[in-house]
Amino acid sequence: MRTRWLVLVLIGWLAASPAVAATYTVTAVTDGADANTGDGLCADAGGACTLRAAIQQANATAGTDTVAFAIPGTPVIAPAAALPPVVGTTIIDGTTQPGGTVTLDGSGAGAATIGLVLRGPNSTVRGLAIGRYSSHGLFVFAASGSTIADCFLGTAPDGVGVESNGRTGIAIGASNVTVSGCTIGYNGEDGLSVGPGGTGNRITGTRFVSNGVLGIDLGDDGIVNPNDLLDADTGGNDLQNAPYLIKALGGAQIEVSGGLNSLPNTTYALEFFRSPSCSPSESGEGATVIGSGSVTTDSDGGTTFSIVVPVAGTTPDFITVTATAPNGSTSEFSDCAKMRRANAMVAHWCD
Ligand SMILES: [Ca+2]
Ligand SMILES: [Ca+2]
Ligand SMILES: [Ca+2]
Ligand SMILES: [Ca+2]
Repeated sequence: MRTRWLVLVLIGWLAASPAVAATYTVTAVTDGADANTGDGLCADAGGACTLRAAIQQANATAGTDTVAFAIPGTPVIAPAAALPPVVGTTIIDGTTQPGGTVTLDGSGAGAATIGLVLRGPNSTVRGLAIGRYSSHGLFVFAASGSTIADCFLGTAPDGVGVESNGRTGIAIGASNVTVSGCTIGYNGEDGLSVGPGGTGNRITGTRFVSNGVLGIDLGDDGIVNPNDLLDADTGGNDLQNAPYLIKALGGAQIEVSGGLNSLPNTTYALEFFRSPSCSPSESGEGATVIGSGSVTTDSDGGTTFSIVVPVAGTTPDFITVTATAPNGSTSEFSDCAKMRRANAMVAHWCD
């Protein structure tokens, strides 16, 4: 009797306990749907764990699930239609694949299709190259607190090959999202946009190359938002004012001079970039991240800076800067300063 009672208690406990977070490992580049989302297994009708099935099964399972990858051969997944939105907190980790990156190729996914839509808060997408989609590469929608790291939007995993998405590389309609270590290039519209309702979205260590409208577009309005005195305006990333540049002197190192007007008595992180050309918008972009620094505004909200970035500047590149507020809101790119040689006597490549 006693044993039977214990078994009944155990069965009751198992039935009441929340589902344990699971890891679903994608092993095939095919596109089959999960055969039964009630079974806790990632398996299509043929038993293969596809990315589509892994997302469907993770969506049906409580807890923070992980989607990992162990695909034989070249990991290029080309869905035949939009993948389901990721609705719960989920970690999609392409760095688990040998080689470190999994490619999502949207060329067969149809019109107006987004590569991946994140709707689950505090999710992570890492190590994916998302290209050739007709719409955005990645839409971080109602997924505040998420992290996008080491991804390629609009380029191949080598960061060079052009795999443009039709619209924006990463469209953010959420808050407190961190984008780091990514390469975002050749997308038809913006590289990255922050919609009017999202704030605290931090962009760091990320390269922006040859996107169609702006590299970083706060407000998702397609324009370089003018800096306002004391930065009291609101909108996407609080329409954080961008730094302005006065000059950039190259040589054994690069000295960048400029200023920032924003909230008074506040410290802002700066990130410096160099590019072989300036965007037609005259805002950015930033082909290579070259360094970082910080500035603190005075009681009038202003500050100037002259910061030495310890990398050699030996070509007439363009320098740009972003500013990030204490709440994480990163600005659009600054204007471009064409780098000149520090010693004007030997200036052969200026202007
Ligand atoms: Ca299943
Ligand atoms: Ca804008
Ligand atoms: Ca503002
Ligand atoms: Ca502003």
